[in-house]
Amino acid sequence: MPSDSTAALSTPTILIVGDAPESLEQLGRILAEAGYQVRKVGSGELAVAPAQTSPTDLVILDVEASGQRGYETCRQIKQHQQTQQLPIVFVSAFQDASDKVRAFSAGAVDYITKPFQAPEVLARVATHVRLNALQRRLEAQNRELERLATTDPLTGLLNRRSFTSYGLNYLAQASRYGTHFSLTLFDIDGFKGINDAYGHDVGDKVLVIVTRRIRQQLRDVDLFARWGGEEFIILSPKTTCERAAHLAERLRRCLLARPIEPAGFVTASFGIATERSGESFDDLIRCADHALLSAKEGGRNRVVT
Ligand code: GH3
Ligand code: MG
Ligand code: MG
Ligand code: MG
Ligand code: MG
Repeated sequence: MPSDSTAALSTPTILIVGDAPESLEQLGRILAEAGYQVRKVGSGELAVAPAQTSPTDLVILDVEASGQRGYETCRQIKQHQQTQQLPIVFVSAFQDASDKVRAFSAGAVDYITKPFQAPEVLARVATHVRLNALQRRLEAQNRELERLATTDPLTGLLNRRSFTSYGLNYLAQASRYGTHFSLTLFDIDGFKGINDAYGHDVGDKVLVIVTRRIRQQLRDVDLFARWGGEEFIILSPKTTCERAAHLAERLRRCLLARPIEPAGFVTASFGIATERSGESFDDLIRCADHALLSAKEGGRNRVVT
């Protein structure tokens, strides 16, 4: 069973829930002999807590023993965020199709009728444990792919694409509910010179430290992204142009507070655009970019709205 190559690396744990001691013992013995880690709980209500608190790979619910509560327990397990993905197998003496349908409606993945045969129980349990492990792995892979697709590997910030998709959502909400936001685009001054003088690795370090310093100044609700190269962008929800300019001024000064060795003092130029009705996201970016260009032309290390 657990010798299956796709089973979890650790021994799968099965939680058996029921009120008939004999049935619990029998199921427990069959599964333990096949190499599973087995936990037994005496009552339907009790099942939910241990299923949540300790790692479980599969739940067997003895419906006959716990009466109507079997279905209720199943539903409860499916309602909790931490346990809703647990496969639940019913074991029951009820043979009617309606009982089986009821179990599946409550969230069961399988239904074994009593009296059961050990090989059948083991075959079904092994299948569900394997499918569940596969499902968990796919979900973890999807999360990792999602992370790779949405973040910048050097700084850990949102990348341009995910920032844009958040930005479009904010824009849609802004036009629907009248909640304004500001965009602050900033670009490190003379960054090419840092690369040229100290090497690309120092350039990278500067990007990471600038990111860290800026992030410390932002609120949790602010979106902060690497727009590209040494250019960054911040979306500040419910923020007027004046407040965004005030914030940018604080960011500008926080960069100047200490040198970033060995590159020395690093400065940046800031351009701000504030959402007004009827503008597209591209319009706003263009507006912030235009302000940033003015900041560069005005001598750098400054904020322009
Ligand atoms: P300005 O003050 O006008 O912004 O000048 P600048 O030198 O900062 O701007 P420029 O666009 O001339 O140069 C930006 C440089 O940033 C060029 C590019 O090689 C470098 N760069 C882009 N991405 C990275 C990166 O991830 N790491 C490092 N080290 N350098 C990068
Ligand atoms: Mg630059
Ligand atoms: Mg340049
Ligand atoms: Mg440039
Ligand atoms: Mg640039």
